Formats: sequence, structure tokens, C-alpha cells
Amino acid sequence: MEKLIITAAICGAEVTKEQNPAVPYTVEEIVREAKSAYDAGAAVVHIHVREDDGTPTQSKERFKECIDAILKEIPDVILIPSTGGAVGMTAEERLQPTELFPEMATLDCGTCNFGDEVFENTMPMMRAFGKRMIENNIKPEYECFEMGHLDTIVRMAKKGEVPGAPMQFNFVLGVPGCTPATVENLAWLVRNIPEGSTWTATGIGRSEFTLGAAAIVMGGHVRVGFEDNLYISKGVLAKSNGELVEKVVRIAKELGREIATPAEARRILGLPA
Ligand code: KMH
Ligand code: ZN
Repeated sequence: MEKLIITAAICGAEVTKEQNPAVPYTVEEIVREAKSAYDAGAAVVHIHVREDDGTPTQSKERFKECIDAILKEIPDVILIPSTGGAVGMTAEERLQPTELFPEMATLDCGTCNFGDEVFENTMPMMRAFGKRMIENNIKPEYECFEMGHLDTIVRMAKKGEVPGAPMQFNFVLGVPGCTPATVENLAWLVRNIPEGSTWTATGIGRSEFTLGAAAIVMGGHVRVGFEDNLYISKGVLAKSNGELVEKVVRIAKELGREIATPAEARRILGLPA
């Protein structure tokens, strides 16, 4: 089995300091959280950015400021900026970080419910996102929130509408209104990815570590972080993203899976060294 790539989704667009005071908003706070996750063992950091007051933004300038500041501290980390942004943003708004030519970025694989809201990813939007990533040589992390998202994006890759093999999927399970975070659902998704693909599991809320443990033994990779879950254990807020990553490292070590460095993660994901 390959070593385990841990991704930290440090910020997200929806969680707030009211829910957990360690949620980062400012550039300094985003750097602090990225570094805590990296120091604990995360090879990859998935980022959203905020205004200083916490308002989610997809501003290219704000992304550049945060990316530069993170890379100054931890130059070899793999950064995956979000093109999902926050519910309600336009495609053009969401695409801004792709203008910075990151090595990877998220590409969301279909419209879905998102709690009380609808997260819109129509076919024309996804074609535009795929075209941009092909043009700018960005490897997508394909975010699947629903079972049907996998078939949709694999068909698009076959038609050349989005980047193809080797594909990296992130199965985000347990968003209210979407596919539940069960091992059965994860196993179905993993069985249906094209050969040679890599995959990560993200369990939302209380399923963060249970789905992560399943991914560890199934040979996948794991994402944790404040974007997905604010608690280290039942009723106890996590002090940092690093604390969440440390817990995954402990589980992985107990199960005999070693942790990938950023260089090893680049090789596993098929990224240039
Ligand atoms: N904030 C969610 C609506 C992504 O980063 O690509 C979408 C999201 C997905 O977080
Ligand atoms: Zn995200």
C-alpha cells in the first residue's frame, strides 16, 4: 500500500469563529493553521480565503497573498485552492484562483443540496472549469458529494472536457442533503473509479475520523480540517487543524500505514517533482 497522504482543509467558507475560535480568517491565521497541519503531517493543504471579518471571498489578490505567505513558511507543501468558494458565488468569481496557476485546484462534480442551500455546478459551469484547468495545466481534485458526481466527471474526462488520467477524487460524504458517510457508499465509489486513479475520503462532522479510518485500511487517502469538522472528539473543540491531523497520524500508525511527505505525495498524485 502507498503511504498515506493527509490533506488539511484548514478554513472552508462556511465555518466561523463563533463555532470554533481557532477558525482562521486573516492571512496570519491562515498561515498559522496551514503550518500547524503541515507540522503534524499534512502533505496537502486545501484552502479557501476570507476577508479579515470572515466573509468568504474568491479574490485572486487575497488568494495570492495567502498562498505566498504560506509558501514562505512551508515551501514544499501542496496547496489546493478552492474553486468551489461559497454557495451562491458565480463561476467567474470562483475561477479566480486558477489565474495564479496552482499545481492543483478543486473541481466540483455536480449540483447538490448543501444543508438548506443548493451548491450549483451545472454542466456548462463544469465544462468552463475543466477548460480552464486544461489551459492552465492545473491538476483537479475532483470533489464528489453525491454518487452520481463520479459518473458525470468520468464521462466528461472521457470526452476531454476536463483533465483526464491520472484522476484524483475526493469523496466528500456526509454533507447534509448529500450522500451519507458510510463505508458501503465509500466502497461503491472506490470500486467505480478509473484504473490508475487516486482517491481521498472526507467525512463531514462526526464521521471525519471513522470514514478516515476506513480510507486508511482501504488504501485511500484522508482529508480532515475545520472546513469539515470542528471537534477533536465528541463535544470537545479542536484547538487547531494540527490537532486534527495528529489524530489521523495516530490512527494510521496504529493501523500500520506510513505518512507521505509532500515529495512522496507529488509522486503518488502524478504531479511534477
Ligand atoms: N464551500 C462549499 C460550498 C470546494 O472547495 O471546491 C464548496 C466547497 C468545495 O468547499
Ligand atoms: Zn473546500
